[in-house]
Amino acid sequence: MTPLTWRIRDRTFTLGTRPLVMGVVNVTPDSFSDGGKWLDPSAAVAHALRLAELGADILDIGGESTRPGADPVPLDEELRRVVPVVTEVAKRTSVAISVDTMKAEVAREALAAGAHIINDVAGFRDPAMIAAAAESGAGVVAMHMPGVPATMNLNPQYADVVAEVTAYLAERLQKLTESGIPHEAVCLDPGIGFGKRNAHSLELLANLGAVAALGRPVCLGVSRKGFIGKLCDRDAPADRDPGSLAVACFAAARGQAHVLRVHDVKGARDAAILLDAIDRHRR
Ligand code: HH2
Repeated sequence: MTPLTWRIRDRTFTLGTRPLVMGVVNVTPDSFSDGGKWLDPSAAVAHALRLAELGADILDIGGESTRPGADPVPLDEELRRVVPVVTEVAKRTSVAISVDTMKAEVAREALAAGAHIINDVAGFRDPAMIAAAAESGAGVVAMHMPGVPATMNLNPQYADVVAEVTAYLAERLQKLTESGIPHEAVCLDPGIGFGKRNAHSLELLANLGAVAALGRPVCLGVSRKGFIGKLCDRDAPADRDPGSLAVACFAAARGQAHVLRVHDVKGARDAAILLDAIDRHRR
């Protein structure tokens, strides 16, 4: 079977059996697990460089929390948080950079500052986001999120969450490619915890093969999320790393997650190496 590839501007990732590690850099005061820790630009840059040293393949830099109930951040504030950090990180490491934003202006400026990927939790609903990606050759992560973070988790309802999320992502893939984004530039994400009850997240994880069957790499963000806290009885998000790694490994080992979006880069990097090493001995 030919391995999947993911084209991000001038680079191409080949996704064999070793998942890519996407390290989270939240330049926010209010992210659910590390809000305020890296709001200062120099702290954010140092954190990103540390994640690069620990083995991140991608640094995902964001300036707006998308936790359930989060209020939107004004454009000028998001630009002020994100662009200087992307600029400095791009100068100091060759690790790929993604920008976690729903705003085309932030995406454009981050790409101009050296980012390679647009990670849009709103699934490129805004045509200006599609244009920003198409013009630049950026890689894209298109995620499933019903509605907006402020209200998405008030009463999420699905007749069949797996079928609905998969159909949405299939439609997004088609829309993106029709709009001039190469098929090989697209990565899809089921949006674990975004407008989903815990049972919806578990159902998606158990049946992630439906998303992987769309033929593009799958990005999976389970790191420290609420369903892990609830099931494992871990109130503090930072205590959820072992559970997060177990879930990510479950999906990656089944070949259904190719990019692991994590806070604990050290753990995910070791897991990625070990999954790959074991897989190479498969008969
Ligand atoms: N999850 C979060 C943010 N961005 N992007 C993708 N592609 N997939 C995800 O699951 C995802 C994401 C939420 O995590 P975090 O950034 O740690 O929290 P916050 O949104 O509060 O900053």
